[in-house]
Amino acid sequence: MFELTEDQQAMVEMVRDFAAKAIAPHSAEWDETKHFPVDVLREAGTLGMGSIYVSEEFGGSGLTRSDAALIFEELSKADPTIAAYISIHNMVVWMIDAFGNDQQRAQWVPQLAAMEELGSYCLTEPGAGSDAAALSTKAVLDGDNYVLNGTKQFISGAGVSSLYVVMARTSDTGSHGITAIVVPADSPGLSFGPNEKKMGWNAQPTRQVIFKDVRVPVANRLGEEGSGFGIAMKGLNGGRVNMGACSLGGGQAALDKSIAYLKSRSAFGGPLINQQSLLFDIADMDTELETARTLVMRAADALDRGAPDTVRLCAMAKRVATDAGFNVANKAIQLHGGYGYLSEYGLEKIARDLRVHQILEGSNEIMRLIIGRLAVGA
Ligand code: FAD
Ligand code: 2MC
Repeated sequence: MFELTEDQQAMVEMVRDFAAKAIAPHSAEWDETKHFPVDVLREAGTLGMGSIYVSEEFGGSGLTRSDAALIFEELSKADPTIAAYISIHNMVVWMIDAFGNDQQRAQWVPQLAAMEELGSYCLTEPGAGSDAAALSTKAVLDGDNYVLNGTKQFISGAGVSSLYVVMARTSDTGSHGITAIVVPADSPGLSFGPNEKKMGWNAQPTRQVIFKDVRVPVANRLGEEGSGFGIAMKGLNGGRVNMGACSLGGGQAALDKSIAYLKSRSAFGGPLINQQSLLFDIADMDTELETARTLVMRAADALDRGAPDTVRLCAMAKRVATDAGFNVANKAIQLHGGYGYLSEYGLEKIARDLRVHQILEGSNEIMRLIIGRLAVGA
């Protein structure tokens, strides 16, 4: 489980090479100009990164969740924002492939897998974030169509994505009254809020998605009516592990920069790395990341096996790895002194990007809620 196969080693090298050439050199500029590099995402799609753990039947890459974790860590070393968007897109494609019928899979998966079209995941609303089962966007059946009304909040990729997997209420029965519906971007009545101004994740748009009498064929429904909350949560189990892996990549990049810096920076008669307290900081950062990586791989393995403790392990991996990534990035700023605070050194961007991983795809408080409830059998 912890030794990479030859195939995995080759895959990691391929992704590292792609990320070093196509992403890393532009990452700071994309952050500054808020540029969403759709052309580079397409390139990632041609390399199979648009549908990593999606079955091969309709164009998916058919890899494992552990492969995905390795890929997201590598991508994130170059840019956590781009890696994280690719993760969200993968979650959407997997949901369509895993819960759609063959007609839906044939219709949507190939273009999404190639990243010729992008996908967004629409669960959160202005009045329902952590308490996702309280969502109120309505889908009312009218002949062969659903008519959607409501607003989704904080939707990653919104305004650029072609397809929106929307969790909408079809009956007033709590989490069992929610249905997953695929809404194309060009549906009349669909509109988007302005691109939110954010602390990080600037190289991908975040917008409201607004539904005003949007008519969508019943044929766009994934699974049965009322099964949408389960579909959304199963998608998120994988998303949470991926987001953990993205945090590891950012944290590892920050650690690598810190080691290089402390070796080259002289003070008090020698390189700073000779100060044992700073060496201990490096040791703690390395240990925190490796601990988290071990848990991420364990959760990825549980997902692949459909293990009974999958939900618990995914929540633990998300909580531990997103905290580890941010803590390490924040510590790296300190180790760089004043230079850590300058954009030029790239560390403040990593910290800004990783901060939101502790909030989204289920906040780390919600991860504790999930783990705690399972621990006590509630
Ligand atoms: P709230 O639920 O209002 O929570 C506020 C605070 O209270 C948090 O600290 C929370 O942890 C805490 N809290 C809430 N309930 C409890 C509890 N029971 N016990 C203890 N603490 C609790 N959503 C999507 O659907 N699709 C996306 O693509 C998407 N992308 C996002 C991108 C960005 C940049 C951001 C910032 C958010 C995105 N989200 C997306 C939304 C994200 O998932 C939510 O912000 C998150 O789930 C928290 O919901 P909330 O913001 O409404 O906070
Ligand atoms: N995997 C599979 N099923 C799950 C699940 C999971 N992780 N979590 C809940 N379920 C099922 C659960 O088993 C139950 O099924 P059933 O009724 O058939 O027994 C059903 O869903 C309802 O679960 P609960 O009874 O636990 O519902 P409750 O409302 O008490 O709590 C909670 C649900 C808080 C765990 C859920 O609302 C949650 O995860 N909230 C966080 C929201 C979130 O993660 N948002 C992320 C948005 S996406 C994003 O941020 C991006 C950047 C893309």
